[in-house]
Amino acid sequence: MGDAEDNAVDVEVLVIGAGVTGLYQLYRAREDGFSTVLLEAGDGVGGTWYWNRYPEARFDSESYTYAYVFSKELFNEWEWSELFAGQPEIERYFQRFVEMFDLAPLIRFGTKVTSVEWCAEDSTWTVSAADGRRWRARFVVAATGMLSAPYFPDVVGRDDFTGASHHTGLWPAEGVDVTGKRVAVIGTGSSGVQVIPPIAAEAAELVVYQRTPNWCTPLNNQALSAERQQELRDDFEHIRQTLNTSATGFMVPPPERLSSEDSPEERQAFYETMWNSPGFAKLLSNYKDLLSDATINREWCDFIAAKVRAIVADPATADRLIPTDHRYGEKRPPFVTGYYEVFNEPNVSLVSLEETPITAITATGIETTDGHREFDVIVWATGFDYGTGQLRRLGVRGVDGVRLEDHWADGPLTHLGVQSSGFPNFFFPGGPHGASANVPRYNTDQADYIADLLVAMREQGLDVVEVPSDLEASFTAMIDQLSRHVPFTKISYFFGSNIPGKPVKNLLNPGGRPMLFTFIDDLRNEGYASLKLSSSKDAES
Ligand code: NA7
Repeated sequence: MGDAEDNAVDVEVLVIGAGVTGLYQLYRAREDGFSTVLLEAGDGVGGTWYWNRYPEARFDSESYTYAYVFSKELFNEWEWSELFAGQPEIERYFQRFVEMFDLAPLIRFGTKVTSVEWCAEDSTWTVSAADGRRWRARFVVAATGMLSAPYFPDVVGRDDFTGASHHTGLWPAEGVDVTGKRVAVIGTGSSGVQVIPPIAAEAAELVVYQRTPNWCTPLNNQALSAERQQELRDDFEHIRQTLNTSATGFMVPPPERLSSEDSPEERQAFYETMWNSPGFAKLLSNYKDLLSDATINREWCDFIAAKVRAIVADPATADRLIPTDHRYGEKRPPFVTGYYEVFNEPNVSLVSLEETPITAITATGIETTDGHREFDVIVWATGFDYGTGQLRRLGVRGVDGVRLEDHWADGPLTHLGVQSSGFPNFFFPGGPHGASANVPRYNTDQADYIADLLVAMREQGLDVVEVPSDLEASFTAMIDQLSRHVPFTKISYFFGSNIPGKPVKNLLNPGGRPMLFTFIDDLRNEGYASLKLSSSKDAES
């Protein structure tokens, strides 16, 4: 295929979104010899790491485990300055990736996709942008991200506020000057607890509006020394092999012990080791029975609660910062640097919205049942419409004009978290049923699956792929059945319960990468016979 041979389309593979997944899909499409273009709403690359540019936005995955590992040249050249890199460095990394592989000519920035419509007559997608430009594409890969549709709560008067108002996921490129200002942060998820300490350091006054606290533990970030950089380079093949095959997509060692193998004293010492370990090790290298044994989970939570009480001087504030509604691991645990400490600062206070809910946003501030406070800046750290948020807003119309958002009215229906029945040649790596641990590893697995499928189809002279509805139904049913095996529960945004009216359905891949690999291998070995493959020329004739 190629533009010259396929006059029905402007481009064979059209990718939407210049995040970690879309950029890699673009690279694969170009390398595989397809004509390709990538449309991106923003003016730069990075996706999540383009939009979430609030102070102290950073990885909770170890930097080199989040990055691409297909290119030794890139791995060797790029030196992460920290174990958990911050947003500016991450954005520069994606810029360098684009430069190294000469992808810039294929990217159209400032291109907000408003509709993606299937034409059965010639088996093409028409992709339209807000400014009226259109492309006809054979294949569309919507790599629009899982945490990319910011959520603003429907609070009375939200638009009445006359000061500065910013969502962490839509942070202005020029930054937000909070120096000497009165600032409110609403929300204490991963974004809120990252942005609170740097704001506390600059603002005259910071009021944190917390609905429910999370089990926050230290990120334990550190600079990566020149020696460590060299060790990483020397260890590249092992790192690549581990990241390409591990169940979680992390390098973190798996748990070694059951809690019952240790005495109570040994367990406290082990929890101290966990507390001092980097990032997700606290979840992934903890006791084997941490998530299955309620007593041990409670003991670990009590350990964290004691740490919070030791850090936060005011006992009432400490109590409010300790969760009572969930066990460790039932929600995605945030990681912090100097978070609990800021509540000892005289300019920082905590409002529990469980005790005194917000009643309105006014022109000058925030009103709760406890009264009104005035602010210059309100920061909405209120999260995202996870997994399906952007895809449901993309204007996707499949066979017979069926809207993707209607097809998914009761929750997403997918096959491998990449395709839906009734939407031929439309893929959404990194969407619902995509990841369940280190996101880029899962998403690039899916991107490779898509790329390999397109190549295999081309070899057979075929260019249309549909997922039969029974295959979609059985995969989705399996996902729902397996959801009891993920630690996260229905109160987590991984089930969509943070968005009013959204169906509460598991949005992760609870079978993890091993399941995905098995399905992909089986499909490849059978020549993709479970899918419905055809030629666009058949449709035209
Ligand atoms: P999260 O983790 O969904 O956190 C959102 C926060 O906003 C959380 O504390 C919510 O409280 C709070 N929230 C949501 N709605 C409201 C209303 N109506 N009023 C007050 N507070 C509210 O999003 P993040 O951006 O922090 O993190 C998302 C992911 O990005 C993160 O996991 C990383 O993967 C990166 P709640 O807990 O629901 O009571």
